[in-house]
Amino acid sequence: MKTDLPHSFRRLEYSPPTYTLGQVALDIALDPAHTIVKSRLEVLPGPHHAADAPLILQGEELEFVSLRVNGEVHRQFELSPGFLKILALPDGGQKAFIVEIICACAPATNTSLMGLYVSNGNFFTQCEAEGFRKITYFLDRPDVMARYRVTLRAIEADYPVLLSNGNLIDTEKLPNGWHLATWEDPFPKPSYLFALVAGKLECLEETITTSSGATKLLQIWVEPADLKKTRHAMDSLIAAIHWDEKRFGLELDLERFMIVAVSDFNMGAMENKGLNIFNTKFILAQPETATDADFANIESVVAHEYFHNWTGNRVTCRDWFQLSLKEGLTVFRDQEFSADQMGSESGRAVRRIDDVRVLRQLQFPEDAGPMAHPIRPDEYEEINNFYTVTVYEKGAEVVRMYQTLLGVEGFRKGMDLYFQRHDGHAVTCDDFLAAMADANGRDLSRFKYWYSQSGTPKVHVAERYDASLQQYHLTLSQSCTPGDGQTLKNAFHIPLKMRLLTASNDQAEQLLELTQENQTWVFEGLAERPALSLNRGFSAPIQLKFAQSQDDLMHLFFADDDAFNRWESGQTLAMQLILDNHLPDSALIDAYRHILTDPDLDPAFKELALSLPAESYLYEQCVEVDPQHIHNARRAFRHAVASELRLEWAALYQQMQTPGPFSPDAVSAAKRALKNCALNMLLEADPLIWAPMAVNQYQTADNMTDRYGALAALVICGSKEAQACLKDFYTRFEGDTLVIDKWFALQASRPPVKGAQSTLEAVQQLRQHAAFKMNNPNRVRSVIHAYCLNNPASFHLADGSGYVFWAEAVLALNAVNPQIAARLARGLDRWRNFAQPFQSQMLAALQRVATSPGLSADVREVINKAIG
Ligand code: 0A1
Ligand code: ZN
Repeated sequence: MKTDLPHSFRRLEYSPPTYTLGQVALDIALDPAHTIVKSRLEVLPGPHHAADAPLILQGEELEFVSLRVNGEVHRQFELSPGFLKILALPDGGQKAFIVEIICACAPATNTSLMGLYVSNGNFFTQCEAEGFRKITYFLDRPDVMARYRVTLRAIEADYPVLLSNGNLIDTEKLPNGWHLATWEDPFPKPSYLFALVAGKLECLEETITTSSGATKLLQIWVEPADLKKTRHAMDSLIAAIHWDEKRFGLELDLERFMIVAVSDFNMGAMENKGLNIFNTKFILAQPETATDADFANIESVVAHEYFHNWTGNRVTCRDWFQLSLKEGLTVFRDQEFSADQMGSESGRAVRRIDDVRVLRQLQFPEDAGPMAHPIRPDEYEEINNFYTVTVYEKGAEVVRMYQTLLGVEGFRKGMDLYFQRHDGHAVTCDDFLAAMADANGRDLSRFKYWYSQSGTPKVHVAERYDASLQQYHLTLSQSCTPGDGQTLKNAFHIPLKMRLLTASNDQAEQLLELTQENQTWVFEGLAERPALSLNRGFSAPIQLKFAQSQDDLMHLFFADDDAFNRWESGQTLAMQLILDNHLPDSALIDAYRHILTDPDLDPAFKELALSLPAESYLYEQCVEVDPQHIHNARRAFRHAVASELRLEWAALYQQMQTPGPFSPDAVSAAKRALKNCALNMLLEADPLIWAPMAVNQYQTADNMTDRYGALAALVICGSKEAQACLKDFYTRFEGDTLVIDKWFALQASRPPVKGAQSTLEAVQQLRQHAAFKMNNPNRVRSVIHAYCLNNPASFHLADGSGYVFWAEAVLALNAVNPQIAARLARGLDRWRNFAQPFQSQMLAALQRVATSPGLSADVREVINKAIG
């Protein structure tokens, strides 16, 4: 673990590599306790070379064994924590030379899950961002790309399957029960895309023909018992391959594309060239064990990793400050793919609403807090802390804005030029912007501020209707709160889709480009005052500051043809009432009734329209957050929506049944979502009447969405039937890790219930449960992160006990897995915005962590930034 003094890396201090690499040969003898790695590197002088420059390789937690240069033992080197510095190179390093290194590492005790590690007895790697240096000494930076040939050796009985990137070129039996496999990757790649897997695995495989007529082998490798749960992932992969051919003209460039699932993994998945490694959560699914949300997540994560093959692997990042170049773009691509998979316009809108909800609940708070950073950060201490919702989700919004400004075709032209110019290279966000601008002959110079400035821009709206002139005047002004060391902000280039809604329906949608601090537009020929529908489809990631009248909001909620804005106006109406501690008025209840009973509306839209803004989003609207107050106001509002519409909910609960065998398609999934929403509302309104119905649904369900939906409804409303069902659920699914994660997570995210055990006590017990494991990230997230990051009202307790639990958990995890600890450490980021006594209690907990010995670089950076 890195615990030395803080060191900042700065974007503007980039310099090209002194040395680069040609061929890389690795020979790895796998042993859990002591793996031996022999490397042979062809080293070439780099673009920034100076005579006699030492070759500085990164290396961490490695046991150094030997070094040769051009075949000779080489003694002129210095080993320090983090580095191997090789001096006195032949010809001053001006000509190519060969470095051979032998070193060793200990995968079995590697709980950080970076580099080479063991999970369930099998070997896996994770190299992004800087994990390769835990496997061998190397030029571990993304702008050094090399051709790899990899020989893996292991005991055949224990590790029958040996995988690495590229094509299999040799297998051999060796003495003493060992065997080997040699893999060669034809594509030069940075070290972060290297991968190896070894163990007892089996695969589902399929061959497909791509657009050029080539045959490709697709494989999904899992533990044998999980083979039956791989069909959906395979279907998702095939759909993603065909979509990328059609939408972007991008074809799979490998003969073989492999996916491997592992149950110990820090993130969702990883796009290693030709050998993607996935968290099991994003591969394994069957109707009995996975919910509709799981099926949808698998589809989008499989697509995301596949899309990286072009956006990330063929064209990669010059340095880690450019991370959004590949992540923002690839998230945008997976969002577009998932929206298309919905198969209807309303389905697309539903996906868009989902994506925007994530952005607002998670990214807006980040952008307003102590970890705020532009999508292309200028500085970091630990790069792992910058795999953020800002780099990913806001980054995707920025890519989406190009498409909004340039049109779908213009965007495609920009993508084509980007690949034409940069295929096989490591480039920057500026290169992407230049390709978009040049391909379309557009000046995008103001657009660049989206890359350099943090914070969510606010757009203030002033409108005036002049009846005598039949004119409508719209004035927009933008501002962005200074923060993150950036005092003065430049005006952003903000594309705003808008439409004036009139009784005669005669106004078309337009695109306004707000590029200055203030701009006014005048619209002519309006016989009556229109209602403004602005930022349609959430065309820009901004906060609208608009005191729109209740009447106009209500009109939009009934009649806006843009489904996003229709949803948005309902959210605004509800939010204003909740923040003022009011219950829904009769007009809003009538509007809800109208939506629920409209036979032409998509059930998925109905469910979203009736879902209230999340507590974390409500916090962002407050100057001083009182979490208990917000929770109670929101809960009372929800109770009123449940009771006043009980007849409609009951009718929907019947109408949304999906008889016949389970099908995961979007239409059936939408019905299940609305049905389970109705069940929750009915339990909220009349728990005694509806608990037996929920128990019945729990017991008779033939799929996890319905079984879990009923269980969650019982747990959330604090029904006395919940305990028996929880017990039954555990016994039923005891052997299925991912389902047991759901069991933990549900209990840890239960909101407070009067008269019941506190969720904190429940979580403390869950931590002692025999199935709780501190070194399995999914399990930790399902208990600790679910409670501290995803259950505000149970976590923010006035006596500070939630924060004490948090501090202890951060410290315990810090020693096991710094990345997972650092994610949890983000939980108190927004402490300054809370009312007393919460604020002081949060600060005390932060200080307790800050002053503890042995903090990892990951946790230290997050905590120091939070304290400020
Ligand atoms: N590039 C991956 C995300 C990822 C990043 C770091 C990891 O290891 C700690 C793992 C995965 C993606 O965007 O899917
Ligand atoms: Zn990604």
